[in-house]
Amino acid sequence: MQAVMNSFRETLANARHVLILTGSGVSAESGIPTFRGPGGFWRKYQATSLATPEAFAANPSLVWEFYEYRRALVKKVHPNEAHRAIAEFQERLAKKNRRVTIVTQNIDELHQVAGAKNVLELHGSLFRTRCTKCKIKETNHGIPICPALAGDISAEPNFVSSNIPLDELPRCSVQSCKGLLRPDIVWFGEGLDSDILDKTSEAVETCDACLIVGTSSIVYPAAMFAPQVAQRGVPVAEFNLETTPATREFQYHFEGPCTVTIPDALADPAAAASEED
Ligand code: BJW
Ligand code: ZN
Repeated sequence: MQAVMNSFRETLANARHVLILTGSGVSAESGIPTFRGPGGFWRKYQATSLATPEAFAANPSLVWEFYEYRRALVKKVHPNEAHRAIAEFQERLAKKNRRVTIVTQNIDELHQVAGAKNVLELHGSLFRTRCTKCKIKETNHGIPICPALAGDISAEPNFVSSNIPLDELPRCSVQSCKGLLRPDIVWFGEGLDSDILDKTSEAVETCDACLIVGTSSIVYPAAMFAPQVAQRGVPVAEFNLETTPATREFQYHFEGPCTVTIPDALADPAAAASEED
């Protein structure tokens, strides 16, 4: 295992542009549940079933309760060793005129809190809203986002929706609009932001090493980026607790918690050498 890790580190040492793709597994050890598997439920609902435009149209109160619960949770947790190692790696390479592009499926902003720059958020952010009427996007870190969503929101399986009236849910700050706000998040069946997709494609086409961290690689289009890099003959390393449907397409697979494997892979070779002196 260590010989394989050394081989991947050698690849990184020679790379000019590294692409790092992350999924919910990178935040799992910070205390944010992943989507699939035992933690993927909120109340009696599969989390992914609430992340749809249909769920929001049917019950906007329930979907806002789900997102407010997660906004409050994320505000209580901290980036972990994997987030920090990724941010430090990006900063270290930038000083040498080398580039690290971070593309995440996560909506928790923990990469940015750890210090990462220019993070491409494929699926949006918990801390942005979009007006359903005038479409304006706004940053919003307020907890609660509106008075009706104040207090501890229960995740208990038998808890029923508070059925907050529409006019008490988050509303647009533009006086002449006052439309219903929704989280600025890409739900199933919705298209991804074209500017973010263009920037991601550019990184997929030009990187000379790639890491894919903590994702089940089953949600498209995110699931196709690392295989596309591998198809160009570029080394790709997967970091996960288990194998995924994409594992066999990659040159490297490092199994284990990413708070251990990522700091190991991205450690500064110069610091390691000076420790040996
Ligand atoms: C650890 C760890 C540790 C844990 N260390 N590892 C082509 C083919 C088939 C279907 C489609 C297709 N193109 C589009 C679709 C439809 C759909 C889709 O992909 N469906 C699949 C389920 C099949 N895609 C879309 O609808 C996308 N839109 C789109 O493509 O528009 C055009 C279009 C539409 C329809 C048809 C065709 C074209 C939009 C996708 C939006 C995804 N949104 C969500 C919700 C975001 C908001 C929210 O959070 O509420 O994004 S769904 C959810 O899944 C979330 C995640 O970002 C995403 C990925 O999940 P992730 O991060 O991989 O989490 P998990 O739980 O699956 O995996 C965690 C992994 O971590 C596991 O492997 C663990 O082992 C590992 N792990 N702890 C290391 N400590
Ligand atoms: Zn508006």
